[in-house]
Amino acid sequence: MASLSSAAVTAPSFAAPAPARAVVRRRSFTVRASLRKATGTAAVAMAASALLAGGAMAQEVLLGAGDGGLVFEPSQFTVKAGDTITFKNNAGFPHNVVFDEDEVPSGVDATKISQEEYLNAPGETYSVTLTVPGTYGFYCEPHQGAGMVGKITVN
Ligand SMILES: [Cu+2]
Repeated sequence: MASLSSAAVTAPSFAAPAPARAVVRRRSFTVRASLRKATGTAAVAMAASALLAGGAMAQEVLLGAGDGGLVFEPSQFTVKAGDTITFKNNAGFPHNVVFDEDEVPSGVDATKISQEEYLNAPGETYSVTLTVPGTYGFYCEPHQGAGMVGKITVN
């Protein structure tokens, strides 16, 4: 009874700013529409694994192949300076990503761009942005002997 009467009292005061409510409702539709668009865009970006917020390109490298092979996939590829490379645990982990100090452009500190700590969890990632052009040799410490090595060319 009390809530009913308070609703009855409140209703008239809301009657006046009705246009404002209409605007709010329209805005929420707009937000929903743009959310849908954003979700679609995100799905495309993930599928292509190509876009980052800054417009830089991204390269994804799986740690362990789909068939369980102890390799980087891809193991040889080319990126542009400033692109981000994301290594993602896929199979056969733990893995790590060690850049060979003798196979990076001069002036690059291999230790700083390496992920020597093991990636243990499924889907765990390590991202690195390479800014100095040249070739970068890298390997996974536990599986280097099995052929888990790779090479990145940065243009
Ligand atoms: Cu490995």
